Amino acid sequence: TQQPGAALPAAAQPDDDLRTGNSVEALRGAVMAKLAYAVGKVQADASDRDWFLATALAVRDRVVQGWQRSYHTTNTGGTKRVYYMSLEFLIGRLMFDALTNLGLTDTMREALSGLGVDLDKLREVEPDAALGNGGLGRLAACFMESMATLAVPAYGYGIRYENGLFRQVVKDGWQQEYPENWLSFGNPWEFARPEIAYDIGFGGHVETHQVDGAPRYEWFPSETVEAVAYDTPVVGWRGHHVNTLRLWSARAGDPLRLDAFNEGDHVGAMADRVKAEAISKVLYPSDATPAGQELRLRQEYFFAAASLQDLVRRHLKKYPDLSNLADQAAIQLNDTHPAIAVVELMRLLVDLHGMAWDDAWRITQATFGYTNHTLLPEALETWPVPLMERMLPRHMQIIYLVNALHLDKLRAEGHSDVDVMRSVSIIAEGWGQQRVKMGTLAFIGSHRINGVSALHTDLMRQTVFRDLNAIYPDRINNKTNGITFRRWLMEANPALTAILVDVLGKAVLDDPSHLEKLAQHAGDPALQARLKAAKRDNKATLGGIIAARTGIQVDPDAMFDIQIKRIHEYKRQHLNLLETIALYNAIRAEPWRDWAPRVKVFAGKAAASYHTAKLIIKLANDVARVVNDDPTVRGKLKVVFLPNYNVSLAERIIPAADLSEQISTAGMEASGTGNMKLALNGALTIGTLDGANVEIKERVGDDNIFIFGLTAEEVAARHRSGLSARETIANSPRLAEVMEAVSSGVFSPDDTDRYRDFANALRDHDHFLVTADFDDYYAAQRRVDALWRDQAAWWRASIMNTARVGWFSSDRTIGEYARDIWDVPVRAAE
Ligand code: OAK
Repeated sequence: TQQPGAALPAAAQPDDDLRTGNSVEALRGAVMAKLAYAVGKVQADASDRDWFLATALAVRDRVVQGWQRSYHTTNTGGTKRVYYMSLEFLIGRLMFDALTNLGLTDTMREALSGLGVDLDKLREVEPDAALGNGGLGRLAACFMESMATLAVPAYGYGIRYENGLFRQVVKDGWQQEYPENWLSFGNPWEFARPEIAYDIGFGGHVETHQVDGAPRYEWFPSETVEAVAYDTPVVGWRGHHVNTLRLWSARAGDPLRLDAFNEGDHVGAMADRVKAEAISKVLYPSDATPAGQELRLRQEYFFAAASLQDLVRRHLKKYPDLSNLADQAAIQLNDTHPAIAVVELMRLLVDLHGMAWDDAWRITQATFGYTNHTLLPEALETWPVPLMERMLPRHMQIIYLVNALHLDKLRAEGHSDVDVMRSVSIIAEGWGQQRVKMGTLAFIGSHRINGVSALHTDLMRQTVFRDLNAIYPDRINNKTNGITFRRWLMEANPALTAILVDVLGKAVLDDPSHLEKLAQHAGDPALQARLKAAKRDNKATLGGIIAARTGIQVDPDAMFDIQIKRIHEYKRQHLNLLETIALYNAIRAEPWRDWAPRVKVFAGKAAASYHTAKLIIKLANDVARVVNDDPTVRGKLKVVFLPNYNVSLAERIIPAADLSEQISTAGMEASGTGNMKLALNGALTIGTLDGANVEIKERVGDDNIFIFGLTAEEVAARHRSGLSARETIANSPRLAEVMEAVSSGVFSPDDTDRYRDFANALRDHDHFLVTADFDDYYAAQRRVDALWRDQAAWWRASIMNTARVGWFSSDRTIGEYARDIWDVPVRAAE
């Protein structure tokens, strides 16, 4: 080991400059300097975490150069900026993102190995930033990376939660939640900006004055919280452009009340501070379940207001007033969570900047776009009017006025139907309480509203926004989701990436349309063998993780059948489990048959308050125990529930998948993005015609996907028909046997009643049509088995999947947003 300082170059040469040099020597010197001067450690004492910090800081210096360049270009260019407002950014680890996009992964690996340090070990100690619940948050992270890649000058705005999504521990098969403090050892990627801080008001009252004969309104909040900026640079592919993710942290105006403290009330002296800072303490634990909490509304307004003050200030540094705001800024609302920004912008324009109402409204609408991510009724946000009035009194007045003008205009245009007027009103009446419909507010305040897959967008037009769509037929448009191939192919699956580059050339890294050429080689036995060997390695690696986390041994030659996503009844992990039990019964009945060996892997978190979802996790663990311990199964079937699913674990599971489970009740999954990641990595999909599965099927072709189940239309018809699940079960001896086993406690001998209510709920309601789709799903799974037995045919289909899903790159999606919604140019592919 070397002494700090002794090993540092005395004077950096231009080509091995400690901040900018990209040679092995420069990187090694840079890491050593960071270890000594930023982390404050000598090599002999440095832990993996110290090395990680030193490495990340050295990489960050290289990101910062591009960041400053991009900042300069954007500032001098007069270009329009995009502001992506999202309450969630599920970014995961960042070191390999930065290394990959700067092209420094191999150099850094070599630089560190010269110090006896393993880069891949450091990768594992980076905390996984889980500032999101699921799909919506991960989409925001993919979009940030694609916007940087396409050199769209963009800011992500969100909240810097101290505690991200909980850490899931599975104890005796039950989910337990523990706080995840991802910041406890410091965050090398962020820059604190204590000087960029805005006052955010809550509560209080509104006063009216007359100015030039017209009323002017002034809000006097009773409480103020400071929003402080923390910036994380987001580097795009090949490092050409670097954007900023700006996350707000809540800070109390006064850290404590000294008078109270001096009088001995040490806790009371900090009460205001605790209340203020609670805003950025925790990510709201909701994945499409009702929010309904005051703290959540405080979070929404806090970050919307801070972000608007920030972007308005930026605009006014350059232009005399806000009249050209919409030419210079596009604000995208990631679902309705930031929708209060529509009202806040009106308040800023009218009350603070004295703009005429109609001009302000025109600018507001032209600036905002709104993306809807779910049609589940329980996830459509509404806020009680009394709560709004108390917390945001001026905003409530503005909402009433926006609504009145909107309804007056419709009446003037001849609309009179009471049901239509009720449905397009921002205020919902009923159950003795008025509520503000945030979806309607976001729709009315935006010039473009989009869904996230073709089917979802159609259903938006036909259901929740039917009447608004009839009135404003051009506003709703589709933007099918995408994923960043840098993270989900290049970083997650270097073995597959190397083969693709070898067969298709390096250009495939810049332009995924080159993947299509792979189809010509789909039947090539040599290519199939290479891909199979790479997949087998990935499966062996995952097998090691499975063994370490669960103690279960799995065979890397078995089919890896994967369902990874939030646990939710509409996603139907329980359908998969019922099929698992049916297969288990079939194997036990005829153990000698040539069963295609399978490993069923489940991973995902349940909302802490979602009882049924937690019971489904317990069922997965109960089924796993019984099946894995049964000697008659002889390893033909293994069931695994992998705890604490997060972005980093997904990066390990997806490259090891053979089969991708996308089995939601048709019409309920807005898009899905895991489906795209898995198909890209060569997994075949078994799925319903839901969300983006429909478009995946159109691209990969019917022969290369396993589609089953009711369509969205059939689901709706079935719900109308009131057909009973009991009849369906009675008509399927296989399903009846499975239901009886679950219900009677075959998988819960320690508590035979555990699943009785659960089974009865399926028999009596089955809102998610698990029983209706069961037989068709079982049959589709047997088609999967048959194809697996013909490995050449399986690998042909797998190659066709990778070849045909290039379109699902988030670069394509962002290109469409840029063209159709934001009206900003994008950088052309290399
Ligand atoms: C979460 C909370 C409220 C509303 C929606 C969500 C959410 O995560 N929705 C998911 O968004 C993804 C990205 O668009 C889609 O792929 C998923 O289908 C959708 O469930």
